[in-house]
Amino acid sequence: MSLFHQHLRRAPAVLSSAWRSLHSRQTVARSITTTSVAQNGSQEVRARPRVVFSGIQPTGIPHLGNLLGALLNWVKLQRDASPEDQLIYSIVGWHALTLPQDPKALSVARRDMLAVLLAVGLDPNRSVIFHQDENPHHAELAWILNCITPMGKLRRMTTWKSRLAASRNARDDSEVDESLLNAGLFTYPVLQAADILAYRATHVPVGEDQQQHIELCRDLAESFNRTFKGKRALFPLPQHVITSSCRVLSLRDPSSKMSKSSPDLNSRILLTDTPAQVRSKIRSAVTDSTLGITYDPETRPGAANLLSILAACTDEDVQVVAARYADKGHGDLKGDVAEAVEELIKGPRAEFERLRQETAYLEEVAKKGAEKARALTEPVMKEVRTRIGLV
Ligand code: AQP
Repeated sequence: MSLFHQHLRRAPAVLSSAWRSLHSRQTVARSITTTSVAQNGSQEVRARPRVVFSGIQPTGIPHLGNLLGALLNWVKLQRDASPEDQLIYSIVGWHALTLPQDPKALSVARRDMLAVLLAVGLDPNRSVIFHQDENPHHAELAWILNCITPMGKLRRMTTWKSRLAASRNARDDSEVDESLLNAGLFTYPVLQAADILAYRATHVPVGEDQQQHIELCRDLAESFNRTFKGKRALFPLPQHVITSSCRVLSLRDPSSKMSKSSPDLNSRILLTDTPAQVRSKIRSAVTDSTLGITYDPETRPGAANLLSILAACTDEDVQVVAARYADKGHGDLKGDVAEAVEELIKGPRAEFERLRQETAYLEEVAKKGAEKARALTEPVMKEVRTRIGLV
């Protein structure tokens, strides 16, 4: 048996019971079962098996927000998908370049992210798991889509502001302006559209903040279909799958989301944090001085964030969790949050630490994933080139 297959057999066994039970209880992806038949003017895209695409940037070790808001849901989608559904998960290195990266750190983060995806339970035999930068079709299609993207539409995309603000530890978006903006960061929603359309993906599980990008992607798909007609519309209009209501906020500044690129290490819990680090970061989380605990995201965002984290880890309703702490203090809540988070991450953390040493195995997974990805996009790109006249 190859190293590759030995790993596949071993991996799930080490996942903690909390992680496993969370997988089995969460019902995050119901919308995936809806059939998507898109209308494109007179052309109709035939219903076909679902193609799910999502990506994560190799910008550091994933934090609790990435886990609860994305990775856990990817594993859940993999578990619940029907056999004909296609699941495609990418480590999107080209997106990482839109903010300055240290080349050595990026190279390590890129390999580590693959180990993380496997450690949380993604199975390379079931899902296509690959590095975006090993499939040049993403960049080729992005250029073509750039040429049909109106500047006005791109200007309405605002996520670059929050990404810049987070990377500079700014208090809010108003502290950053266009003088700090590079062309890559400005046009990354077009690259994201190419990531999705190159696979003719139908479902895209990403956070709520990405809604505007999915809208742009649908507009570009529609525009391409209308402009470059063939027997059938080439691109389906992808659906945004909201996979989780859990938007994890920074522990130091609960007005912004927990983020890999925030310079403040205490603002996030990493998958690799030790139990002592988890306790210490949660103990120092910003809350308020009001007695008793209530769930009020507007006026008490710090406490609300901790309650949401606890509810997500234990898969309970946040109001039910809040009621249990009505007469308790922040210390009690923080202690229980730390325990629940540790229970959630301990299995994947151990598996990640084991897998990140297995460089030959990781290379083999990456190579096979890239081959599968290129094989999926080659026929689509052939059709794109034919329709636009570059043949
Ligand atoms: N705080 C969060 N709460 C819930 N979900 C989150 N995601 C990110 N932060 C939170 C979800 O994680 C997936 C992968 O994100 P990404 O790495 O591609 O980019 P991002 O959204 O910009 O995440 P980060 O951690 O803030 O990375 P950096 O700092 O590098 O930009 C996405 O589905 C996202 O919704």
